[in-house]
Amino acid sequence: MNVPCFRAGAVAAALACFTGYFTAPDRAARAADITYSYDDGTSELGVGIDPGEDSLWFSRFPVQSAGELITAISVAYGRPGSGALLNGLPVTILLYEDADGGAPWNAVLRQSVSATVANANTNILNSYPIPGTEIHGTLLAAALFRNTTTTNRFIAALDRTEPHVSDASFYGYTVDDLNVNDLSTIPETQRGTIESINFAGNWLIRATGQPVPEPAGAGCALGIAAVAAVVRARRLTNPRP
Ligand SMILES: [Ca+2]
Ligand SMILES: [Ca+2]
Repeated sequence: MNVPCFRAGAVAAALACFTGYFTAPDRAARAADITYSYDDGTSELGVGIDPGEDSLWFSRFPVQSAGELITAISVAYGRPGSGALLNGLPVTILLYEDADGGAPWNAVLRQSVSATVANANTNILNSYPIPGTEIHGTLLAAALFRNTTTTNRFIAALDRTEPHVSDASFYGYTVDDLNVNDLSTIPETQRGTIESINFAGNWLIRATGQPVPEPAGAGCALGIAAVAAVVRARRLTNPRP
C-alpha cells in the first residue's frame, strides 16, 4: 500500500499516543532547564546559627515562563577558608510558592526533602532533586538547619560580591522549633532580608525549572483528529457506492 507521507505521519502520531511512545515527559526532557540564581558561585561569608536554634535561609525568584515546573534546588554551604565542620549535618530542602508576591512569609510549602550537608566550604552547589512541582507567581528556594549540636555552625553560604540583588535573599531563625508550614510564626524580629541585618548579598541557593508538560491527552486528540481528516479525505476522493 502506498500511503502518502502526511497520512503516515498522522497515523504514526495517533499510534504513538496509544503506545506511550511520544509522551509529555519526553517533550519536557528535551526542553532546556531554566536556572534561577542570583549568586556568582563564590561564597564570602558563612552565616551561623547558635546551638539549639533553627535557621532558615532562602531566595525568592519570580517564576519564568517555561520554567514553572521546579525539579531541583541547589545549595552550597559555608565558605572557602572556613574551618567550620558542616559535612554530614542534616538539613531540609524546601520549596515554597508565594502566589501573591510581596512579603514571603505567607508562602505555602510545596515540597520538603531531607538531605545531608556535603562539599562544605568549597562553593560546590549540591543539587537536590525534588518531585516536579508546578509553581505560580514567586518560588522560594529554601534550606533549613536545626542546630542540635553544641557549637555555632556557620552554614549558610552568602555571596557578598557586588552587585547584589536586594529584597531577594531572606533569613529566619527560631529558638524553639521553626514551623516550616507557617513562616509567619517566625518572630518578626527574627526574620527579614539579609541586607536588613547588614549582610548585603545573596545566598548560594538556586532552583531548576522546566516547562510544564502538556497533558498527554492533548497530543492524542490532535493525532486522532488528523487521522479522522485523512479518512474523510479518502471518502471524498474514493466515494463509496
Ligand atoms: Ca562571590
Ligand atoms: Ca506573599
